[in-house]
Amino acid sequence: MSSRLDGLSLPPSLTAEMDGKVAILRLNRAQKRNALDDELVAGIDAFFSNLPESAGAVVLCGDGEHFSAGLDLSELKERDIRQGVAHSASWHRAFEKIQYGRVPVVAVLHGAVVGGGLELAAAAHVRVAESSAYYALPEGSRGIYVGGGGSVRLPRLIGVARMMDMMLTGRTYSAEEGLAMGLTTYLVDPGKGRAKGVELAHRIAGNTELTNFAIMHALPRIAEMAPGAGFAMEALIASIAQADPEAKGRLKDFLEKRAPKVTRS
Ligand code: 1HE
Repeated sequence: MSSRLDGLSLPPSLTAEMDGKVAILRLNRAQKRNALDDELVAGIDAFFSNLPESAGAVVLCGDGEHFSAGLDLSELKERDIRQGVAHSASWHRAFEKIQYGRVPVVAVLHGAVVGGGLELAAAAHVRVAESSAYYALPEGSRGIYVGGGGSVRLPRLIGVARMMDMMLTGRTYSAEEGLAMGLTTYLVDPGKGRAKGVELAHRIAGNTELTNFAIMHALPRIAEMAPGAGFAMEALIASIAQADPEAKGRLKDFLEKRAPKVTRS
């Protein structure tokens, strides 16, 4: 346990730091291409379970030439069925804390974003990809299956047919192709990902907590609802958000010409 953030101890394969209201979590296992072993996944779980109160957003990035080579394949050889189920469930718990945690998460991607690395990236709310990034699901060719929530999250981003093709044929997609598919949210030049991710995270952290909560927790659930229930839920969430004193202050600022206008960025 080497890296500490507000008393939180993390495994050496993770490094955490604060940049104002943005917490930055870096996969720090470049010698194994940031392959995700049990200790690293438990560290991700611990980090998101113990986020500092001051954090308003998180940036998740990787050290070295690749974001992540996915599951640490060396840990797979001795696992029986029961252990396999428990292992997958441990990834589900950790990644659920990313997707449905307290604050939005911006993933910064470069090099290989493959297998469990893509599942991890899919749990984030925004994905900034450097042009070196590429996406793949090599599970099919390794004789295994996704286990980090990929069957749930990836079809919602790219569709069942595309995910099937990636798994069946080993097809890879570039960061640029990922833009049209919904994997890449922002495409940036090599070396520029972290700065862009931190910039976006600061912007996100500047939203009201209630709005960020609604966007993270209500929006994806409303999108899964039958339309009638969705409209009712949306009306409730909208009215709760606008009743927040912080929202009232922001609206007043706009009406009294103190808030910035919406301009093309
Ligand atoms: C690993 C892993 C790993 C690298 N588990 N050790 N994931 C994969 O099938 C991807 C496997 N990895 C690769 O295809 C390549 O390593 C990369 C394209 C990502 C990078 O290539 P390269 O040339 O930069 O590195 P390398 O020489 O292949 O690997 C460097 C070291 O990392 C080497 O160890 P070393 O002790 O010989 O130095 C590799 O063995 C090690 N390494 N990737 C373990 N994945 C919840 S279910 C999710 C299911 C999946 O994620 S399946 C996808 C698994």
